[in-house]
Amino acid sequence: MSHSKNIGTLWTVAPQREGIRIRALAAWSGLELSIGEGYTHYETNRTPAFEEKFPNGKIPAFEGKDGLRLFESIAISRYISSLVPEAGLLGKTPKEAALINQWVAFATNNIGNHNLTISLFIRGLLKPYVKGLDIETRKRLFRGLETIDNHLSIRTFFVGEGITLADITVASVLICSFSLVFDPDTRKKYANVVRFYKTIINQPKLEGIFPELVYLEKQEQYVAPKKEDK
Ligand SMILES: N[C@@H](CCC(=O)N[C@@H](CS)C(=O)NCC(=O)O)C(=O)O
Repeated sequence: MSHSKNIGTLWTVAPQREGIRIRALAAWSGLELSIGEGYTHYETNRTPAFEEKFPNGKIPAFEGKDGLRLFESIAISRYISSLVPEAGLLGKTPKEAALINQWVAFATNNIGNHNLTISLFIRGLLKPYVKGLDIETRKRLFRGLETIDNHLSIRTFFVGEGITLADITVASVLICSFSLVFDPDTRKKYANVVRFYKTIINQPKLEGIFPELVYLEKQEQYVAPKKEDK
């Protein structure tokens, strides 16, 4: 593919999973994205100039060369995936497109959102810590992981025979699962998920986009602050 075209600017921060997803989709399609220069999270996105463009003041946020402005990672991801149809990211038929949407929604609701709750508890950003909710969220996360592991037991990719938006979305939500819960037992139990994740992040076209895979020895857990820090 010879589209080495800059399509616009993405505001994100380097570790943001949604930003990684969007950068991967652009790279897969042979498109270039500029990254919003001098962006400081919780500063830049609170400025009137940013809020005028993106009223909810959140990242990722995209502004196309043609002036199109988009927020919400799912919308940005679908738009970028649509720009180079030959890249195959949105599937070949309406049925494939529907299945891709299914897995995007599934990954967001059944994996990504649970990762987020667990990580907010650990970082002390969701207070007070509620042990029962943490346990229940982990249970739901593992149920989601089991569903995708079963799906991948007889497949390399989520839909069809090549990489689509579904694969890049699932891989991007798994970044956080790998850094929270993929201890040795989890890696053994969900071996198909591990194989899939490595297949996606090691694609030559996606080089340098996903973070290096570091295996956990133990699952991350909430640690109560010492009395004086409360
Ligand atoms: N559902 C949104 C989530 C966007 C979001 O929550 N972004 C966070 C960072 S991960 C943010 O910009 N927070 C800034 C704020 O709350 O002011 C998406 O997928 O784009």
